[in-house]
Amino acid sequence: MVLKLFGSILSPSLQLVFVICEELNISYELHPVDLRDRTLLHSESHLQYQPFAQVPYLIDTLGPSDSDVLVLHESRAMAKYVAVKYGGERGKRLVPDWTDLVRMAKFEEGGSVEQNYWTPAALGIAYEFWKPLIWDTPGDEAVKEKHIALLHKRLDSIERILSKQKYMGGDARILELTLVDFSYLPLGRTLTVSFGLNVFDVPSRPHVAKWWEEISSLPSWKAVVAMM
Ligand SMILES: N[C@@H](CCC(=O)N[C@@H](CS)C(=O)NCC(=O)O)C(=O)O
Ligand SMILES: *[C@@H]1O[C@H](CO)[C@@H](O)[C@H](O)[C@H]1NC(C)=O
Repeated sequence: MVLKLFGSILSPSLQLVFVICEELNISYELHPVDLRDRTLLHSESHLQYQPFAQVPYLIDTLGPSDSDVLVLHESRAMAKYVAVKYGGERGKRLVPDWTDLVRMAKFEEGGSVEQNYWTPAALGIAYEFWKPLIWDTPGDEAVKEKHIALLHKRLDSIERILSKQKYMGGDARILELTLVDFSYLPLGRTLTVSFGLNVFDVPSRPHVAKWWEEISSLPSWKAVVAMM
């Protein structure tokens, strides 16, 4: 059975899983779930798969029997699962070996930066843009501005990191792109392309600008963008 992804192409969370599938050339089936359908998201049948009434989630077969399946929600866990399951055979290691201590530690550090510093600020902005578009409620300009200021501060810190290392999931010695870098793409594009905010191409942050230029030009990401 082919990997089944449930959600929407418009969901930044699912876009992370898509770009990992594209990068590793993994085929999958998209089962669309309407983000605006609150009744569906809160239904017993949906909550069995995503207990927080959100998307995305995946279903994958684990063995030869179609009934031996893995159900998984949380986009980062989904992307890591796909990367570890297929990365080896495709010769691309987007997640380091757990026993490779320094790589593992720096990868976790980078992932924690994305999840705790980048994403809350970026999502705080995006929600105010999405409110009128998705939920028919006005966005709050003050909240939006507060998160924009926060995001700039956090990107200044990320500039510090990238002035010493090439990628967000490594260090000065580890020069490979990992899943951590990919995890900036969905909300990064949402802010810059969908909402026209220039957050990356700023003269005071040359390393961030160069890094963003490189990752946002990856063919795998372009393939995901073409699906939107
Ligand atoms: N921690 C979750 C977050 C998922 C999430 O934010 N889902 C959004 C779409 S990207 C959603 O379902 N929003 C609809 C809602 O909350 O009603 C993950 O990483 O998968
Ligand atoms: C991607 O996978 C398909 C089979 O699913 C194969 O035909 C194709 O050659 C692969 N592409 C690359 C670049 O490996």
